[in-house]
Amino acid sequence: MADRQPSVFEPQTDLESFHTHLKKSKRVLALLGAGLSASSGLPTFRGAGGLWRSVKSTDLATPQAFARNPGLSWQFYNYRRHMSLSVEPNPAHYALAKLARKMPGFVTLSQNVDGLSQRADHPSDRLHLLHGTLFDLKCSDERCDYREENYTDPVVPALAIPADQAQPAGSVVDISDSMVALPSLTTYDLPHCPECKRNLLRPGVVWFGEALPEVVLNKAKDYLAAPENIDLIMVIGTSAQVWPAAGYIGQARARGARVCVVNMDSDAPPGGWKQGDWMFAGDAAVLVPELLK
Ligand code: BV8
Repeated sequence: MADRQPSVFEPQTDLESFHTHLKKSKRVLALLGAGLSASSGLPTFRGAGGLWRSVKSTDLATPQAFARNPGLSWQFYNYRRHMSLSVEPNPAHYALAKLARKMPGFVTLSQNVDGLSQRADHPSDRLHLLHGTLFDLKCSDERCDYREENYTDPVVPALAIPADQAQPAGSVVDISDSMVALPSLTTYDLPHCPECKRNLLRPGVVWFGEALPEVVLNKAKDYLAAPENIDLIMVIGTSAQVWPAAGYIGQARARGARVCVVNMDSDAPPGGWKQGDWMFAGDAAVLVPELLK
């Protein structure tokens, strides 16, 4: 997480106090980030091996980038679809799905677009995708409401990743290189909307500058507004730098939640540590199953 102001409190780090609290908890939120999928072999966004480290890929997660160069944008997203399909959910994805089946008051807010929580059979009614998913396609014209679930890899033949470009899962790769390597694409090569037939299809993710899905915002709002307090929010594998997603930590606190951070680094969440927080530093794939045992 980004450097935060020094905290007055230091977080607890013992499993026992966490397990005691979790056992008594009825309403628990999880806020998930790319660190949850790191051990599955997917690069995070802002860490050392991060996907956004090359300016090009940061620029690509915007509507302007798609309008400017849909071919490059589709190469970026097709590559991430390919990477996500070539890895497996890890024990943390399965542990969270198991808790969701066991605890009716457990809700997951995921920033991840990689589809791994879904493939771990996380109950879909309590898995809210704040930033959409790589495996939804929708018409790039907002006036057309076409959307489809799509796992085709490559998404169109012209985007097939040359064998020498396909990196083994988990490798840190500057994917902008692979995007340059593919022949220049024309819009005829790219997926088109079968409904309005005029426009390109785009990835069903939330780009920077775009509003989060209304239905997801409302589900989160209703959960936070319910009369009963929230007992805990688990903040797993996120730098908490993207808003409004990061704001759910403070909103949960305001409803009584204690915060449990699971992260490779031990930075405090936005607003610093508060009394009763926990910090478990390490790999989410190892720690989360322990915590949810
Ligand atoms: C919007 C999809 C308004 C695309 C993504 C305040 C309020 C509202 C908005 C803003 C605001 N301030 C600024 C904004 C604008 C912007 C924003 O937040 N900018 C940031 C960069 C400052 N927000 C927006 O634009 C949002 N839209 O607010 O719209 C609006 C309202 C009405 C009408 C119109 C507009 C939209 C944001 C969504 C952007 N889309 N993704 C794509 O993926 O291509 S964001 C992207 O970042 C991913 O979704 C990702 O999930 C997300 C967050 O990153 P993290 O998951 O945290 O990943 P990161 O690499 O950063 O961190 C990984 C962490 O894991 C690290 O801490 C690391 O230490 C740890 N880790 C690593 N390995 C492990 C580990 N932990 C455990 N185990 C390990 N093994």
